[in-house]
Amino acid sequence: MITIYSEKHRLRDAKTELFGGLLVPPYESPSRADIVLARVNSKKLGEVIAPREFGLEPVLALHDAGFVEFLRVAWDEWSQTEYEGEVIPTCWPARRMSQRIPDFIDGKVGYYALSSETSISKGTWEAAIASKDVALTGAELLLNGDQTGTSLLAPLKASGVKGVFSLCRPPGHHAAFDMFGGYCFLNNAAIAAQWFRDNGIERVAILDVDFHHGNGTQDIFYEREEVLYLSLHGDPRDAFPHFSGYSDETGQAAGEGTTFNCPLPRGTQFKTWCDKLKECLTKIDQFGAEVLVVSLGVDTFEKDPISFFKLKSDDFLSIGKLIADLKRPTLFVMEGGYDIKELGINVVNVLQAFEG
Ligand code: Q9C
Ligand code: ZN
Repeated sequence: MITIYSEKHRLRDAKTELFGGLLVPPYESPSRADIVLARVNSKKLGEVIAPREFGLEPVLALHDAGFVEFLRVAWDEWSQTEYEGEVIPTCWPARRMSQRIPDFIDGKVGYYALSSETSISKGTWEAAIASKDVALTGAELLLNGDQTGTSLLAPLKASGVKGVFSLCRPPGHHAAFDMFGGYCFLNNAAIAAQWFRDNGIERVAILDVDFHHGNGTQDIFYEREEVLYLSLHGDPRDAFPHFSGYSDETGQAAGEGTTFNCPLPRGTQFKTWCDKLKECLTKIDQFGAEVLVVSLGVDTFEKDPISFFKLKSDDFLSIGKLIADLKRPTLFVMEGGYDIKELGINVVNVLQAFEG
């Protein structure tokens, strides 16, 4: 399997995350991509290639233009104040307050933030742009093949078991139409899914196996019938993002029925999780998805420091195998996973089992 990877992920290296009332070193750190890449290489998963640049058009296809511009200038505007730390929101347009966009950066960051753990730091914008290019390059490779002109999609359709791995960092699935947070800025998986739609693919499914609900992806496609969003995640009554991911959120308007949420309780083991995964896979099959995007978070791991499921390293092999059984061309987009020690093992387990 080919991996798409950009060194520019290093530009996202915030000093602070607001966690438990303290400013701590972020869980979402450059070492995450390093450990995954090291495992990709040591297990000889396949070639590792750099992304090409797609510009802002595919971003503006589904993110708000004002939001994207805010992300671009946020660090510079913050740097021009007397503030000494990183960009952290402290004030929101909460219930019954005005939803106008303020002028001063303090107000703007509150307007565009969905949570406060994620500091915007110097280089965050550049890394987020590279990350969405990693996703888009993977999508393009899956659809059009490599430079030799060989389409990967044709053999994929025949064999049903071809995939591409976009080693995105920072992650994306919490990034909504006009909000950042949960370590995410631009929604890489959603941008790739939309790119497939804009390049002749009728029906796309996004399967989100990250521990957290992908509120951003759900938000972006909530009223859309051609993109099916399915997620298995920690029950929002107990887990971030807390205000999205309930089972009665099923889509709206034309998108009614094309969102499927499986919230699961503390301590969930693989058996329970896997039964829900199989339900999701059946729905993807029935939907007639031509391409599958997997939001691949492995923070479901039993030793993950910020999550509460109990999956073991070998369980990730089963996940890869079950996804392969769908026989759909599959783009794996890296999301969360914070047990640095075993992160690479768990991610590559999914990918290698997918390849069989
Ligand atoms: N007490 C992703 O996995 N904070 N984002 C959790 C726990 C935010 C996770 C607080 C977690 C965001 C991509
Ligand atoms: Zn997560």
